[in-house]
Amino acid sequence: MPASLKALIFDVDGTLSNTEADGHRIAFNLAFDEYKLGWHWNIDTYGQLLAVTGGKERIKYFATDFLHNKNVPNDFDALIPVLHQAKTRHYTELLASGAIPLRPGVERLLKEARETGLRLAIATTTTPANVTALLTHTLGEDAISWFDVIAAGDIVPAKKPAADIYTCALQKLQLPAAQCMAFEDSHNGLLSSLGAGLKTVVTTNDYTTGHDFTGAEIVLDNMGEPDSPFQLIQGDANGYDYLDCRMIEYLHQKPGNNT
Ligand code: XBP
Ligand code: MG
Repeated sequence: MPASLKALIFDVDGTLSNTEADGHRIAFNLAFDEYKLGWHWNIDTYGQLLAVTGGKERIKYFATDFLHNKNVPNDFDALIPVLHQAKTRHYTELLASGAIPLRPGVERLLKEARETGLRLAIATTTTPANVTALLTHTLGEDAISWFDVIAAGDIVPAKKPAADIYTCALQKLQLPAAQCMAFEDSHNGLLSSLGAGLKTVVTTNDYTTGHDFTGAEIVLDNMGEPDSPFQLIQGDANGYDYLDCRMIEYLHQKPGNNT
């Protein structure tokens, strides 16, 4: 008899919202301009940089693996956190302007899950301030209180694909992985959730469509809405055409890829 479902744990960037190309990337570039670095990350370059999770880690990766430490200021390691703070400021300002909406089905599903009595949590690589800004500017001032746990950023030593952030969220929820379901958009995110023992629903986006999603319960192009069905990419939707709590219960109960 499978364990009963108690909580849903969501990734943020790429899953709740397409924040990367139109949010984080723009904010990194504004911070580079502010510090007169003469760097610009275009959409393609940023796609390659997403191999490394975490903004500070991504800046460092660019300097070492793309610039080979040429055209990089002296004492760059000390500048990275300063640059990243500026990036976070630009990013939260972008969100405040209403520039970045939630993905299809996200608001509907979060509201339905709350009504059904499922607990909600976040497990993300991004900075806590960014999570607050995204949730409050899309769902309203009280949206933070919808989530029992927000596990974000540097609170764990190893970011995704390590399992640490999901393990941390499970500890804070005081639930075993078998009673939760994770929601991810990327290969690195899926490795992290699977590593913590979680069944995982994947919704893809432009940056992650070709990723390897072996081990996911199901892969969809988005969560869908009653009048706008998802496209099934991998797995068995059992006749459902938008992701709601009944479909999540079905995926959770059926013998899965990760049980
Ligand atoms: C997304 C990330 C983050 C953001 C940038 O993580 O990898 O690094 O791109 O955020 P997730 P910071 O999909 O797990 O939410 O600059 O705040 O690190
Ligand atoms: Mg993600």
